[in-house]
Amino acid sequence: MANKNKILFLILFFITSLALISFIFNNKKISMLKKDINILENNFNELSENYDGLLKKHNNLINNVGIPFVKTSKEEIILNNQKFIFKKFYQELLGNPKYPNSASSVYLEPIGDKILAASADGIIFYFNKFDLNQENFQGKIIQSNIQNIIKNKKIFETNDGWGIKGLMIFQNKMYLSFQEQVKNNCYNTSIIRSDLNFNFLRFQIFFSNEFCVSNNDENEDFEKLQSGGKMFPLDNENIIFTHGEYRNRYLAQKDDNIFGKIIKINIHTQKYEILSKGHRNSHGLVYLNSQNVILATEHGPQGGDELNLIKISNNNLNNSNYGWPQASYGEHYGGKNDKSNLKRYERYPLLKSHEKNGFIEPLIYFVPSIGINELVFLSNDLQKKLNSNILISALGKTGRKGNMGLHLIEYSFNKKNISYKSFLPLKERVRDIAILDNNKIIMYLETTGSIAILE
Ligand SMILES: [Ca+2]
Repeated sequence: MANKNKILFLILFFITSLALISFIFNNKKISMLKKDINILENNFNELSENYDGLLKKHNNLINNVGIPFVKTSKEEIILNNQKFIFKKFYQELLGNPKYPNSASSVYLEPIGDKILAASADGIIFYFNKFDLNQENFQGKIIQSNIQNIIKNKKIFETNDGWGIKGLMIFQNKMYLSFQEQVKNNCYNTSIIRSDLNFNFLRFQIFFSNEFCVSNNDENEDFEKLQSGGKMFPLDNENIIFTHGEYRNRYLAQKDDNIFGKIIKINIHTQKYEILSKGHRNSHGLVYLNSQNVILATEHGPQGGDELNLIKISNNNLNNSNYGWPQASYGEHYGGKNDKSNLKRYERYPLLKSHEKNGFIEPLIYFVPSIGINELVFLSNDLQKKLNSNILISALGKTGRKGNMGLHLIEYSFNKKNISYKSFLPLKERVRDIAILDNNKIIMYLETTGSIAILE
């Protein structure tokens, strides 16, 4: 008996000691871990402070010094058999591009001797056109209230497609379009405007429709990149504006909303009228007074980029249907062999003729896509020199034919025929183009974050 008790006692003693040792050991471990966590927390706080400090310094630098551009290249190039000088000016302070693999995105708009610029994340600056004759120059910042006016803060902070979508100067006012969060998780493309002033821009909301789409609707896709947002003057009272369908494709065919449409907005009353429907995502837009027509580019899905001609005089929506998402020369991403597209093709067949299905054919389309983007109608001088009247910029990816460069096209309004003229590869996504002094082309190359000029 006694022996048994002794053994029992020994076992109990052993277990208790083990528990005690493990308790002490674990406690030590926990306190060591706590110490580590404390150190990490301190490090993190220090890093955050450093980051905030650096961000502040970065913003102060931009605000005080401006954006320094440095000439990085000058070369002779041939465009449609004509010699041009091509110069590039690089900067590295701008960030938050609209496309993750780019450095920064900027829109350019010449006015008088100045060139106004707005970055995708809302930094507004200007420089003089004569600066482009120098080796380097400063983009001068214009302060504004933009951060207080725009509710969608992702515009200022992200590089995944949220951003300023268009810049227009019209009747001494600056207009900016962007994806606004109209309600909780509900978005559309809205416009703000300010009197033009080179010291401070006081923006107000100009156009913000109540119709919006959710970014978490299980039944629909959502793509913020498909926002449209290009603006162009129409007449003294009105502007035209492209609104994308945000990959809520069916909306482009419905008349009760502005998604997938080109609309006309009265600048005094903000009342709008739909001019054409059945568009996917248009980032290039001009109105030609002499012909009373609109030219608009349109990003297709996988293939099916389009250049469209829209007659204003029609003014009848049944005669102004450009087909999307019923007709398109492109395919849903992944194509017909991708089983996840089965339902998409049932809903949106992407028929291979517009005309036979009651829609208006594009003037020209591109398969594969070229990343069709900005569009300018060339000045008389450039038309003569280049034997073309339409210049289109291409975004897209490295190594794909027709991507990252400039396309020249001639459209004859009399003969109603189009001829594709030439492609100038630039190995960079061309975000924006504008004509300067009737004989030069300026552009923003977003892959490196450079302003370039062809002269
Ligand atoms: Ca179409």
